[in-house]
Amino acid sequence: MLNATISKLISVTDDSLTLEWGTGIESLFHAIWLRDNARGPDARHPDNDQRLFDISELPDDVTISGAKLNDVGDLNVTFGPDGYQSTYTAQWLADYAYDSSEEPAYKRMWDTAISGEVPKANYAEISSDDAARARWLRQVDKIGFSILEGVPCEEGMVCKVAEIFGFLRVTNYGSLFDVRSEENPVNLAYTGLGLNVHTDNPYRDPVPGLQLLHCLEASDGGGESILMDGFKVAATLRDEAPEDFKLLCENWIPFRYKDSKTDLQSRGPIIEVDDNGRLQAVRYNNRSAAPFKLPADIMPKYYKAFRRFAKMLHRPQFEFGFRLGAGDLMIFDNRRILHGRKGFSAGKRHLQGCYADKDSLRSEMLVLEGRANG
Ligand code: NM2
Ligand code: OGA
Ligand code: ZN
Repeated sequence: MLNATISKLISVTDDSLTLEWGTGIESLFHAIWLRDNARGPDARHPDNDQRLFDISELPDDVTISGAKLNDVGDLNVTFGPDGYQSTYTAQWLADYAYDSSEEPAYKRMWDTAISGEVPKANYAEISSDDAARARWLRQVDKIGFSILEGVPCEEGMVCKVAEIFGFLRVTNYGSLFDVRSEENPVNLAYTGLGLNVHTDNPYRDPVPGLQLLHCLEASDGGGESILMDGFKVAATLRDEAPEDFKLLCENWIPFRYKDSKTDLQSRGPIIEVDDNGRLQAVRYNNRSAAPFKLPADIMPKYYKAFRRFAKMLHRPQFEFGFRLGAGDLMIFDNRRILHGRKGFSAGKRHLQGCYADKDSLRSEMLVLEGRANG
């Protein structure tokens, strides 16, 4: 965040103004942006801060006709053509400045070295202490996962944990699903087979944002877990083979899950970036990728890129391997972190899982952090 002291107004024109912060950094604000974001009770509802007008109601030719810093260092702007006035606190402008070169704090990417500093939390602590709960949610937001220890080995606890911060995402697998070796399994997850690292449910739209897996009974042979930072692997691909990275971003592939009661089909890119080119999501699941449908001149290139990425997902350098013990619960960002497991012999091993949405996790984290910071 920018230091919220405005040292001076550098220039004011009809279209924009530029101010300098105490740090020497400059920020430019356009007239139309300031007018659209007018503060005060005629522009925003005092109880909920929601905007009371629509952009179409503003004059076509909004200008800045005057601007000055008031005695507490906030910015007062008078607009043309109607003489409308609004005052913006320095803190508000610092929070929303869009023209400074400061990079927003971003996710922390990781590789196998994370095993030396595993993000962990304790169930009793996060249940009773707001600050501990905020730290736990921040781990999931920033690192992409956390291992919660000391979760009572009782059925349904995984849903209770999700409900600490948000809402369950109910799917065809139920609000809660049992992961154990079954007869007539509808999904390879319900066998003793090893599972390649993958993201869950790429055949769903939208893809569930979070997955929680709670171990009620650990296996006595095999079944170890693997987590991998899909953003780290994708960023490495971007460095090592930028053309392949681009192919995986720009071409969408189909995914499908089908059983007697369900036929889920969706398409998406293996690597998704946002409008700033920042990594946004990874979709990878060798079990449910459907036959690719791509232009003939792209198909061979695409397969080359796809295979390169798939091989990277087997590099030990990216793997965090561990054993989920009874009472441990892993929560991870299913649009970023890939997960897998080693095969295990039939019999003992019982996890319960559920999905949840990421927006409510982030919301709860921000509310708790806001409370902690006054
Ligand atoms: N289960 C565990 O996305 C997948 O098909 C992976 C999901 C069955 C809910 C398994
Ligand atoms: C799953 C899955 C991992 C495990 O259920 O989606 O990947 O450890 N399970 O059984
Ligand atoms: Zn899975």
